[in-house]
Amino acid sequence: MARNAGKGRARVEVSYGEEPIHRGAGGETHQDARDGYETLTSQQGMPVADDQNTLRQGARGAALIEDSHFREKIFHFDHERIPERVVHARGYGAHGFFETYAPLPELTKADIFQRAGEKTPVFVRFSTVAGNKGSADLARDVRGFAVKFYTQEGNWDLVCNNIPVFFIQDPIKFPDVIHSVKAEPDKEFPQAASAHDNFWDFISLTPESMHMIMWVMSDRAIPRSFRFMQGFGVHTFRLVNAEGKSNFVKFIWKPKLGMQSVVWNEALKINGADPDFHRRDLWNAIQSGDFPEWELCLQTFDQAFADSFDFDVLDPTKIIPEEILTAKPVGRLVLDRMPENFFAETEQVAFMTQNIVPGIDFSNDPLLQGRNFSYLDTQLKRLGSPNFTHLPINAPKCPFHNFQQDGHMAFHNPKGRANYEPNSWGPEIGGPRESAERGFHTFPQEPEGPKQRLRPESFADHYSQTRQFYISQTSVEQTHIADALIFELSKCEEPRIRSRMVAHLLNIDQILADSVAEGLGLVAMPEPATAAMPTRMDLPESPALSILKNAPGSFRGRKLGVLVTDGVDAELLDTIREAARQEGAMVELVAPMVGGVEASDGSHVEAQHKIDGGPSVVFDAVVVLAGEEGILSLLKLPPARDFVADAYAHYKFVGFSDPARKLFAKIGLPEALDDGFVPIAGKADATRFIEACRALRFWDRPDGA
Ligand code: HDE
Repeated sequence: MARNAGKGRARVEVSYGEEPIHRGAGGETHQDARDGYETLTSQQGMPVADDQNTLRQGARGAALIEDSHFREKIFHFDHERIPERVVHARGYGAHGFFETYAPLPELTKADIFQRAGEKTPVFVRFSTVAGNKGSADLARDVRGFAVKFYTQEGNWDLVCNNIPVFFIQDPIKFPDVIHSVKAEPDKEFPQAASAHDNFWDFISLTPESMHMIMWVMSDRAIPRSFRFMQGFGVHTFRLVNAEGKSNFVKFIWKPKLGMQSVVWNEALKINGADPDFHRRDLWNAIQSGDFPEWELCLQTFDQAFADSFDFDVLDPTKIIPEEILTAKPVGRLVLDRMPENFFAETEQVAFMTQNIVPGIDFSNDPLLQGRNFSYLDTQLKRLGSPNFTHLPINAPKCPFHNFQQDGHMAFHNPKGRANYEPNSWGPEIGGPRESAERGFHTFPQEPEGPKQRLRPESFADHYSQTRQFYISQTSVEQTHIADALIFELSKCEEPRIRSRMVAHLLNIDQILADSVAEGLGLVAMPEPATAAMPTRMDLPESPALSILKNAPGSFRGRKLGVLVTDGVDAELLDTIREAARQEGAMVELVAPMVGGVEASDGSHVEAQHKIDGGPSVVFDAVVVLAGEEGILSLLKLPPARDFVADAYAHYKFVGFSDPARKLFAKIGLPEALDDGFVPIAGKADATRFIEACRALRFWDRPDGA
């Protein structure tokens, strides 16, 4: 049967005879179910004979309403989208487990903390906050770090960020802060960027935001990957033991690979080169068996300890420095499996702060109380049914029974007669009963004071810890904070907003305020902002707050990019690969063409990237391994020149074979190369290079980005 034979169109031949030959317009052969594939069916299970052509009256005639297969297919497609999350829309998740180190019965009766070595399944979703679902990974932004523990006593959601404080103290301001950071409503830009007037207008009018602003302007907001960032529960929670005794707790996740961030100029370029940089990194690590790990650490304390501070532990804009209260590791999180389907798992996972289990409880942190109210709404809005807990990713993995029934898409339906209680049917058909012994008991906190809308005095200090964070950074990190503020405020069109921010900086650190004012070209220095409480100048540095002071001293888990050309020394390349492998680092090859190069010994070397698509910004360190002839071709390639110029500007370690000097000279690098450049001629050099890379960056480069 010949079809689709319209004037000037390619002929499509589809035969339903003994020998099926289905050809598309391009002439390619379509496979038939008889070739060993499953039979394509409608959603009702009806086998489909032709999925290439709609049903029409005559080959060139109008479509027929009778075509139920087409109707079903297009109907479903038209309804594929669900609303994206109002915040944290862009995210990426993975499965894994949490392994408990030791029982903690004195602290909590939470089942997950009762048996050493026990593994509890988890699902984790990392995210940015401001950008849409399709935005780039390396926006300057807070990262979400939400963990769902499928414990034997129900799901426990620890919905964290990679920054331990929040912009606001009261949840009633959440819509305002989020509106201000998202794209401006008239123009619908900028996307995934806080660098605009609305955000800084709100922030500069909200002194309680200053502490978080310091973190967001620091390198914490441009992490190298999810694998290298910390996570924080932010709020003070409670742990409650079997005797009902309660302690306060702060939750901290610490990455086993240590912390690492990119530099801002690198972030801007990564967003162009690979907008999926963070998700690709997690995917590649897990798929290659290099499973990322974090330790869950607890800072626990009692009421008397809480009372010893002049800030309030219920205030989500405050931390307890680790130098004052140790964060003790109680277990490890390992991510070892990617979802089978992004939508079903990562998109439909529903985290809710109110998902806690016996042994864990809330504090009166007003922001936490507000979150407990908000997260349920968002799930109904996004997932469309009160039965969102029936989705496999959200359902508990322990037995669960209740009398809730019906509703859209209910597929856990009660069996038997009783759908209420009390009832007098026996245990067989009478359904579940409450358990005073096993069940969740709220910690019986006494109420305090009259009903009122009032911010407590104990929440009034907005600058002391802000300053403490700033002075705890290395000078490199302090420069990054100043540069980030200058970048962001330079994108504000209103001079008064820039000036109002500098007025706050004057309450934080004079040098910071001066350098930002200078970087903005501020005509006159403003008066310091009015402060509800004066800044404490006596808070000591907290080294735990700096990324660089806590460097891992290892290149493990990092990625080396090797730029190769024809004539590359195959043995040297193998030596570098082996040195990296021994360190636990990944190696990818970049070449003028993705087809690879011919090595000096005539062997063929495969490449993973064509030079334009594998810029040095996507690697932690690079090697230029060029042959005498090959380097001449690189000199002519702008992306090859950028490869080295960017690596230099981004403080990267650069290994090289001698011919690469020609490329360095071409881009104007000083003839006397700094110690971040390591010549590689043999095995000892390759080892020396990888050892140098353990410092992650060669900061001692005055004209870096
Ligand atoms: Fe969220 N937040 N949030 N948040 N949040 C959401 O819930 C909200 C806050 C955080 O990967 C929403 O399912 C309010 C702090 C993460 O699916 C929504 C307030 C922290 C995620 C919501 C806060 C977070 C969310 C949007 C102030 C760090 C992503 C979609 C009172 C501890 C979870 C959703 C995921 C998501 C509300 C403040 C972390 C609207 C009202 C503080 C990691 O319910």
